[in-house]
Amino acid sequence: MLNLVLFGPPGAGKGTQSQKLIDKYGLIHLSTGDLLRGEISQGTELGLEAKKLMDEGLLVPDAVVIGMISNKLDANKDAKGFIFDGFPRTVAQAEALDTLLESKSSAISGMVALEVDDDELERRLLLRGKDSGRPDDADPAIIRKRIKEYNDKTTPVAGYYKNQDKFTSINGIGSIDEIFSAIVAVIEKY
Ligand code: B4P
Repeated sequence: MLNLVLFGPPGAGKGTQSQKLIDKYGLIHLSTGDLLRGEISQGTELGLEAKKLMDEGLLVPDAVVIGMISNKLDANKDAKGFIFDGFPRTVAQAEALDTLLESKSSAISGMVALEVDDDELERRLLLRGKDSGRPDDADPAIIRKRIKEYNDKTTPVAGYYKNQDKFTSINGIGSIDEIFSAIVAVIEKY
């Protein structure tokens, strides 16, 4: 079973690359950002709570996203594997994911981190904001807050996978196809 964590700051290309990896490997895509936006568009209580935090560029509580991922793992028992996109974003989420997978006699195969500098992230997200209508992509101050949340709370997750010898970092600047080839080269070694 291939279970890949795609890691990187907001705008690094996780969602973009996930789509290509799904096509190649037939994996189930689990994006906590997409799941949360789904809750928001359905107007659920969870979505209303999450929206306040997401619009501010803040992370939503661990228990909320862990619960969503647990439900999705249960709903896809026969999957060939999963791409975790935007999850785990804290060490507590990473620990919870290991426990969830262990209970299904499975494990993370590896983490691939996309390295992109802050100026390029801001440029990409503002560009996407023109079409996406996402409130968190529209305002440079909110984008910078998302990058700060990432630096404060999410970068330690890389250390968690380094300790397990499951971490690889690649350059996230270049054409989408070049970056995809670099990710595939890592996966083929698992
Ligand atoms: P996400 O939905 O995960 O949003 P993201 O990090 O901004 O998106 P992503 O990184 O996938 O975008 P991509 O680079 O592909 O999270 C949104 C919010 O949800 C968070 O701020 C938080 O509030 C909440 N949340 C989600 N998960 C959570 C969790 N686990 N715990 C707590 N809170 C959570 O694309 C960016 C742009 O770059 C696109 O326009 C794309 O076309 C472009 N791009 C991609 N690759 C490129 C390349 N090589 N060159 C040029 N442009 C490129």
